[in-house]
Amino acid sequence: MKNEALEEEYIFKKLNEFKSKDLNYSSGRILGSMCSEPHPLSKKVFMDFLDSNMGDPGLFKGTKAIEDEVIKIMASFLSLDKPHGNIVTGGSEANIMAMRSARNLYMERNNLKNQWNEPFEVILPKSAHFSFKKASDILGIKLIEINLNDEYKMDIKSVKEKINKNTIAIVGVAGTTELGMIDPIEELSQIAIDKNIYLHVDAAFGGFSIPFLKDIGYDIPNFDFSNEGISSITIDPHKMGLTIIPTGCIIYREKKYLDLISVDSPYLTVKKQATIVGTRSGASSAATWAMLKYMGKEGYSQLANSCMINTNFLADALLKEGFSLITKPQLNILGFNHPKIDMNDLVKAIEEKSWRVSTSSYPKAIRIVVMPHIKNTHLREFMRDLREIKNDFNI
Ligand code: 0PR
Repeated sequence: MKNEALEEEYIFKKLNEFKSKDLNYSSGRILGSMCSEPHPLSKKVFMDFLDSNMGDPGLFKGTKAIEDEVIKIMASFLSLDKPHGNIVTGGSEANIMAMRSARNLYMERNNLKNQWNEPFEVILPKSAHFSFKKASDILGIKLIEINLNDEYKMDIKSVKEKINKNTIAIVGVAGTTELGMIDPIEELSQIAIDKNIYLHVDAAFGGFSIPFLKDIGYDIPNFDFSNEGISSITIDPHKMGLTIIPTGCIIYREKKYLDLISVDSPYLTVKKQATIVGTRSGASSAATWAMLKYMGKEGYSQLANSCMINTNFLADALLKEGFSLITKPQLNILGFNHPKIDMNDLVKAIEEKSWRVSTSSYPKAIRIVVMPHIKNTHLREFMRDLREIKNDFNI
C-alpha cells in the first residue's frame, strides 16, 4: 500500500468514515457487552497521561504513586489493607498473571526446576472465562473443568474430588461472564486453606459491583479477601468502573506472589518486572484514580443499584411476555429464551431490529448485560420489539 503523507483534515475525515461504522453505547443498542461508555472525566484524564509508562516507573514516580493508590483503594473495597498488584490491560492479563504466580508458587514449594515437564492442574468452573484457556496454553497447565450445580455455580463436591497432588490452583468466579453468577467462594476458601492450595477469584465483572451492592443491603455472598484462603483477585475498572479501555487490575494478598513472577529488568529504573506487558499505560491508572475519587463508594453503589433495578425490570417484563429466564439474575446479567422460538431465530429477529445481543454457550440462551449505558427507556423499546417479534412468529 502506498502510504503518502496526508493533510490532518483529510485524516480526520477518513477516520470519521471508519468510526461511523462502529456502534456506540449511548444508542442503548449494545445489549451484550461488558464494557460501557467511559465517563468524560476518565477520557480527559487519560489524555493528560498518555506519555506515562509504568514499564519504567522510576521515570514516572507521580503516576506510579497513582497506580499504587488505585490498587489500595480497590483493595479496600475487597477487604484487604496491604495489597500488592498492578493495573493491567484487562481481566485476561490479570488472570494469566495469577495463574503464573500459582504455578511458580507450586514449583517453589515442590522444588521443581523445569516448568515444561510437570502435570500442573488448575481446577475451575465450566463457566470460567476463556482467558484461562490462554493461560493454560501459555503456561502449560491442564484445566480441570468442574460442572455447575442447578444454580449455575461451581459444584463444591466435585472440586473436592478433583484435587490431587498436581493441583496448583483453584479458581472461583464472582460474576460469571455468561450469567453473572457468584461461585461459593467461602467454601472454596476453606478448601484452599485445608489443602494449602492457591485460590484465585476472577471478579473481573463482579468486583466493581458486588461490594457496592452489599453496602446498600443486597444479600450477596461474600467473595473478597476477608476469606483467608484467597491469594489473588482480578477486578476490572473497564467493565463496571466507567473508566477507559484498557484497564484491568490484579490484586495479590502477598508481595511474594508478584516476586514469584518477576524477571530481571537490569537497565530499567526498577530492576524487576512482573507484568506480562512491558511498556504499560500509566494513563489507565490516572483515569481510574479520577473515577474512584469522582464517584466515591456512594456513586458506585448508585450505579450498581440502577443497573440491578433495570435488570430486574427486564427480568419481570420478559416473564410477563412468556419468555423464560435461565435463572434469577444475581448481578446485572440475564439469560433468556422463548419456549416456542428457536434461539438462533430469535437472535436473528432481534438483530434485524438493530439490537446487538450475545448468546451464552452454557446453557444456550440470549445474554443481556445491563450495563450503565442501558437505560429503562431502551429496555421498554426492546420489549416492544420483542412483542412484535412474537407476533411475527404467531405467538
Ligand atoms: N473474566 C471474566 C469473568 C470476564 O467476563 C472477562 C471478559 C474476562 C475475565 C477477561 O477480561 P478482558 O476482556 O478485559 O481481558 N468478559 C467479556 C466477555 O468475554 C469481555 C467483553 C467485553 C466481551 C465487551 C465483549 C464486549 O463487547 O464477554
